[in-house]
Amino acid sequence: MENNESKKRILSAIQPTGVLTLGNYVGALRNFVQLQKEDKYECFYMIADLHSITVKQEPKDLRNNSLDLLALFLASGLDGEKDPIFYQSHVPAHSQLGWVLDCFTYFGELSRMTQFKDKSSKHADNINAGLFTYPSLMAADILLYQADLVPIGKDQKQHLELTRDLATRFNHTYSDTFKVPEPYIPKVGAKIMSLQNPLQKMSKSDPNENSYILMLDPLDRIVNKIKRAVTDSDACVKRGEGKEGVENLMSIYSAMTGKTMDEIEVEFDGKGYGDFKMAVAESVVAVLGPIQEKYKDYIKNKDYLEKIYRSGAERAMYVANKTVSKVNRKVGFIRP
Ligand code: ATP
Ligand code: LTN
Repeated sequence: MENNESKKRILSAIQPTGVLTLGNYVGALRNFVQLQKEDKYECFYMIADLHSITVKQEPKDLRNNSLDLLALFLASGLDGEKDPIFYQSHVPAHSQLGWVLDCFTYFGELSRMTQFKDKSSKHADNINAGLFTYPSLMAADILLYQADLVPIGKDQKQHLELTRDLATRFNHTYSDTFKVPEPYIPKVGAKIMSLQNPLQKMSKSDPNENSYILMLDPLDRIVNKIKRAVTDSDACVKRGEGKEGVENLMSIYSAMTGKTMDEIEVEFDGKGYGDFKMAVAESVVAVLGPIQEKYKDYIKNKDYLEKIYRSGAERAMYVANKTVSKVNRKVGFIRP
């Protein structure tokens, strides 16, 4: 514990809204694992089930997706014994601080959030208050743990900026209470694009199945999806105007192999898209294949999963409750 007290903290989360895409893996999950391995941080990794119900969820699917995601976290290499992995709904402090921060967030700020605009146009029949205040709850997730660093994909940057503003606003209104966190956005793969429309983010809620690669897609399906990916008529593996499809495949290949974009251009100089796509597909299969095997073992072992999320919640609560007590005292609530 003493050692942990002096370590910097990380908090991040993923919603259990379906099987993760390659975008989620490269933009977020893979960095969770790398940062945990660096051993410089105490890492709190959370499954954001409270956030997920801002969009309609079938209870049975939500339960399955929530367990699947934990198994996928572990299969991807997260160590749930070293650092806590937990469900947001198991730690009441998230809802408690979420409410207080709601009262510090302005309507105008929330109205500017692009995720809110996107999701409310996609779910026009269910523009609920939770979808609107989603970023204040996300701020609570982060500030509860006094996190120094938050690994996220590029699309979450705006939410992190709001989190920083809220922390600063609260600290100025009362006194120093929250650590102001920094985002950690990967240099390669911060925004993997759709395979069918490379101007749009790869998203698991896209109606076109060929637009995304799921981490648990059968391997032959992955190969087919990459073969069908939209490119251009140039037949030249290079970055450039109108070559967003090729550039996206190049960044996937770069993220999978560690090669730079320049190295990739040299490697495929004079070769056609057929060879290039095959190499990209093989690199993805080489990374996802072993994760899928491990996932099959973890998902069968419900007792182990339960052990991880129970101890995770206990450890998370210990830290989160301290912050909530401090906040409640500063705001002026009577001590219970
Ligand atoms: P949806 O696709 O249903 O809108 P989502 O995948 O965007 O959901 P989450 O599952 O909560 O939302 O995202 C988890 C993490 O994955 C976030 O840090 C997000 O920035 C990152 N992420 C999501 N899509 C991509 C992508 N295409 N490229 C890189 N990172 C991504
Ligand atoms: N909004 C995030 C998921 C999320 C999150 C967080 C990410 C919820 N709480 C705290 C980082 C830190 C998304 O990816 N859609």
